[in-house]
Amino acid sequence: KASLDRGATEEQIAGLQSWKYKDVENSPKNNEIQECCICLAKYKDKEEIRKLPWDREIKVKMMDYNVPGGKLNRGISVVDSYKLLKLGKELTDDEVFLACSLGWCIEWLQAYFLVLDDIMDGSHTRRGQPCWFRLPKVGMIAVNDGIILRNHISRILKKHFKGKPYYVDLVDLFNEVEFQTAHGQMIDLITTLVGEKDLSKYSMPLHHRIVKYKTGYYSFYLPVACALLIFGENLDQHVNVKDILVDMGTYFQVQDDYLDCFGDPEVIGKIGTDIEDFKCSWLVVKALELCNEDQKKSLYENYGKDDPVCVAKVKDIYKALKLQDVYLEYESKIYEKIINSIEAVPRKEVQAVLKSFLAKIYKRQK
Ligand code: GPP
Ligand code: MG
Ligand code: MG
Ligand code: MG
Repeated sequence: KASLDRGATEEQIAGLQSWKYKDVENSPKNNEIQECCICLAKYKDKEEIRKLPWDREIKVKMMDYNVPGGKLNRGISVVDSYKLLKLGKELTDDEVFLACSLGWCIEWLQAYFLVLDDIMDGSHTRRGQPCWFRLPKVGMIAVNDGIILRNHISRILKKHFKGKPYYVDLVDLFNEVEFQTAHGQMIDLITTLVGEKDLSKYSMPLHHRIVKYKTGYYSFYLPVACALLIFGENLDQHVNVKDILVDMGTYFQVQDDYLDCFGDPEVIGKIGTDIEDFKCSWLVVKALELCNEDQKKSLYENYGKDDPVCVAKVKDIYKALKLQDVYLEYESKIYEKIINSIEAVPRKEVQAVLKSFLAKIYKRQK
């Protein structure tokens, strides 16, 4: 059973890792690029690698650094959802492979988003190590690495799913979800533009719009939609499931906003930058709703400044407004609301999928 911090269990991780993330990609068709990667992998850590004409972090290292090190929740969710849809019937080896492949596709997608998001947010650490672009030999080459990570998804889909009746739907799903995420990210970023920094435009509806798109679709809807597709379902018939999952993803991002300020960096593996970055975070929107005139003035003066003194002043206001308690109340309310919508879903096995995800994130600390 998942521990209280909602990390995946050994068994769940083993489920996804019955195939390693690279196994699902290695193409037997050795085109030039593939040859080059395999060759690099073979020489990894060997003397020969030092003789190569360049010493930048190699591609294999780039993938190892960015793809497998997270909580793997999204990837595991594909395998778990598929098992629940099968109503406890044993999965064939082929089914396990397909579910793992799609699980890893989502982890590749996540790696791609995070590599680029960390550049855009000017972050320092991720998953307990420096952000990829912070490594001296990487820098802005990380932008291209992000593109390479994304390209792997299309290749995995083509390699293992091309003949399937749902192939087009699968490709379309990943494209659409990426489209939604990039648009959420765009609003997240343009609200912080220098010269446009204006706290008066920050409101719950704006926050909701940002997080629904930048996180909601890819974090929860995508894994379940993948499982539904390999199970042979038509996604158009699961619009209610999609709405619930997007709500769950929205809740997940509110938690992320909260943990950015109040989480333990040792546990979440990253140091928050939302206050410095002038982000439209759930916390600042709540603070603006609850503050008095003095606190408001101080928020306007100190929010969005890359200065520890200003950041501390903002955090003091959050504490004075008891945002930790306000958050706990939000959490129980939203939990209840989501549980109610899940119980209105007709199929019990789909309900089980949804409830298992909600349980995974409720009161998460990381
Ligand atoms: C999370 O925002 C959102 C993403 C990681 C989506 C990025 C989308 C792209 C198109 C690059 P966040 O900045 O709050 O996440 P974190 O706190 O993990 O940095
Ligand atoms: Mg970020
Ligand atoms: Mg961001
Ligand atoms: Mg965040």
